Amino acid sequence: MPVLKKKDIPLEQRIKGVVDQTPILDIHTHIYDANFGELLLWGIDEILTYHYLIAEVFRVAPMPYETFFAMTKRKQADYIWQNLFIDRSPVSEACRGILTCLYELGLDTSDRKLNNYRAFFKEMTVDDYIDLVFKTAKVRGVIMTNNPFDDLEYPVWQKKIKRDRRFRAALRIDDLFINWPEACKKLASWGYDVEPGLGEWTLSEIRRFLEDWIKKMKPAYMAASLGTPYIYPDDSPATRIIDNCIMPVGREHNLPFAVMIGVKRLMNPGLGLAGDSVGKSPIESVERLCADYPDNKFMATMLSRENQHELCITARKFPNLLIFGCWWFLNNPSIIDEMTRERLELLGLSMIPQHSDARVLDQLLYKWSHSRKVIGSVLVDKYSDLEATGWKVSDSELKRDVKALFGGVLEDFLKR
Ligand code: HDL
Ligand code: ZN
Repeated sequence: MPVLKKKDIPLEQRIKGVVDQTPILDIHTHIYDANFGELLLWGIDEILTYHYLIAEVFRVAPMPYETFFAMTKRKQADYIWQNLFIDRSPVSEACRGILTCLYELGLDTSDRKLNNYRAFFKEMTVDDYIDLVFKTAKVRGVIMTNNPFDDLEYPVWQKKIKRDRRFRAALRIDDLFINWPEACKKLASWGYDVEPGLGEWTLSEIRRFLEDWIKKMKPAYMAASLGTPYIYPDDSPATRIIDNCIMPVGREHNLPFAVMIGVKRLMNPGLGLAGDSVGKSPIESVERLCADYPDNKFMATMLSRENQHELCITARKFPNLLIFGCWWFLNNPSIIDEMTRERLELLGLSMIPQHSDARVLDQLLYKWSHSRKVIGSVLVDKYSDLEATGWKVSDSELKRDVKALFGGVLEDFLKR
């Protein structure tokens, strides 16, 4: 077989090679470095009991919710494996993801014996597994979701922990908005002089709380899932806290506020984490935030497919807005393809096409393998369109552009 000269390698092969090899900064995940102990989920029983699969198993093999959740994680995993993999083919994206994880780890998916897979993980230490997953998935770093109001996470930050530089923090502050009176009680228990009425002194104490955690966590950004329909501005505590606390502190520390919009919380409470649903939300709220605060930086991801085109247009209007990811129910090949195309067509390379949202460490293996494939094929079309005009794209330009999409755009945005 003659060795092809660099210039003769087909564009598709060049692009897919760059996409497959470029290390990724994963800008939104729910995984933790090993210091966080049981907060870091990993291994076959954890990926099988991911809430996406729990929702799917109840569709084909319903049982009383409390009966399922009373089972051990191992028994839940056995039930999911039997019903979603053995009794019917695992064609859903979440099921396919399990097989991709096993495949990427070099395990034989045709074996189908769950206990053989468990034996592989039994030999693994958490530190070795973090190294193996990051290396195999070609992930150079992740941004965590760090919530001071989480009872398991709060104590970890009270200790002097030696941070793993691959794991950056994000200060997650949903609790300030979801239930301000409850959050107020917690802040008071931590020594902040706050009261539910959100007077001037309380607002200054909330700013002090944010400052304290920014110092502790050194977060890349502040973030909140704001539900749906998310209305801004209104006369809620959320608007008062955003206007008087999040915005001034964000400016002072040059920290973006990442708004994650579109969750209908606990549409089916019986399903627990799997019970959240989705709803379209008025884009005007994102427009108003970006317009009212031109000196603040915003990141945004919206959960409803119906919001995606208008979110792209909003990003065209506001340079202080960086849109990111195919979040949660959008993280499926058919929709990643559609969203990446419209984003490239409307925003060029000034966006972050994907994050994994991984809740279990192993998921980096499948979420990125699947997304690289889809994003790669979209880029082949887009660069082929350029080359059809006679424009030539060099390998170094391809590497530059893909590095930007796989996290560089956020790093530049944070430095701005
Ligand atoms: O609020 C969020 O960050 C969401 O990603 C939720 O954690 C959700 O449960 C999830 O895991 N989506 O993938
Ligand atoms: Zn998330």
